[in-house]
Amino acid sequence: MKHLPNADGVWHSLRLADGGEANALAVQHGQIAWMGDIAALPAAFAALPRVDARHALATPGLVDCHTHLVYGGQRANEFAMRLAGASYEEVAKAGGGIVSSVSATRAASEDALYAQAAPRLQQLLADGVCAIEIKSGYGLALEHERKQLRVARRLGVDFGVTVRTTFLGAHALPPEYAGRRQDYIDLVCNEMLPALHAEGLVDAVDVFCERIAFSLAETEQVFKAAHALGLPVKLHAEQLSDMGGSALAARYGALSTDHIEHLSPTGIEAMRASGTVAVLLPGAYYTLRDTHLPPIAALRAAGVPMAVSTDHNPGTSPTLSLLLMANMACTMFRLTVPEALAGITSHAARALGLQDTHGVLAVGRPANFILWDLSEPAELVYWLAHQTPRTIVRQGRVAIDALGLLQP
Ligand code: DI6
Ligand code: FE
Repeated sequence: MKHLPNADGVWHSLRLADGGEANALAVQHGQIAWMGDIAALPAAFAALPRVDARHALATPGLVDCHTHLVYGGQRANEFAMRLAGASYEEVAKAGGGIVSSVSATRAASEDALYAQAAPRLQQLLADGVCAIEIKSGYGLALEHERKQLRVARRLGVDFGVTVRTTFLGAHALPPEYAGRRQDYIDLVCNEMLPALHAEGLVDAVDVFCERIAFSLAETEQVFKAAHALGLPVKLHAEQLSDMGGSALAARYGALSTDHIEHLSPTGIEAMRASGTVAVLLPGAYYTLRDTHLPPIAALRAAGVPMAVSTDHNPGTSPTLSLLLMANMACTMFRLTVPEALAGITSHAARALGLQDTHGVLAVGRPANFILWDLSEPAELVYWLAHQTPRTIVRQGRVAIDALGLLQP
């Protein structure tokens, strides 16, 4: 990222999308060093270069808190099967689904996986994403899960973006373990997780808790292994049925439970009590033509923070636009505009344990912010997959300047 211009300077004549009063901010040494009224700029920052934001709307850098970005191949054939009437579960039972991505991921070298994932990441970044979670779970064997997580780490370094890695070894039962479920869970808990953690490749641990994947009891074994290593957990829960996964996750202090279309009142109460974030994934809901809405009104009433994410994956959510997901969360799930914006910024940061550094514009945080050529915050989620020009400051560097603010 050495070639990107440093964002150090006083960025003025901007409007905060959250309604805050400040019209300027100073970036120094890659951090937000001051925010306020430009008329009251402290002398300490007077010598910094000035950038006229020309009344652009400013938001924090966006946070995509649930993705499966690194995998081999694609699954358009399953899209066609579902169009012909097959359900997601039927496709999985017919040998498609996660396991077909596992074959393609195992067959790909680390460099090949990197080459496939990098353009996908670039699209997400172009939307304004400054922090992203990337899960493993298409390797399902130590060397292949390692490959995925190493690619995720490399992407973070090479693209100058915050990457949080999540180990999802319990995503599906690999074919070679058919009939030996407990042996596979033991492998995940006793070999894969400790080894990958020792290599510094794991920031959190996830399980696909579903009737086509892993049971509540199997999920709990993985959570225990994660906790023994001091790692936070999250969960794919209540997507196709109410298995009680969210309440279990909440008992383990989960950062988030994700999907939750079938979440029960008991699950909501457990999440409220543990401060667990509810991650909404409208791309998967849409792709699977789901009709069972997540319990938004009850989550709102309980004060459970709601995040919105792409769930980018080759099976159920082949999207690369977080803003489109925010739009769909409003249109399909009835989130308000402020809820959707919190969903792709502050609440998404919380779902990754990044609430102290990301998702909010505040003094002392790394400079991650986006300037948009939009007249009002609702425009951020109103446009349907329309890339309005934006200037992106990521990790203290100007990554994209489509507004041309740096031009003289
Ligand atoms: N996330 C997942 O892990 C599964 N669904 C989801 O939303 C399956 C992804 C896949 O089919 O590859
Ligand atoms: Fe997922």
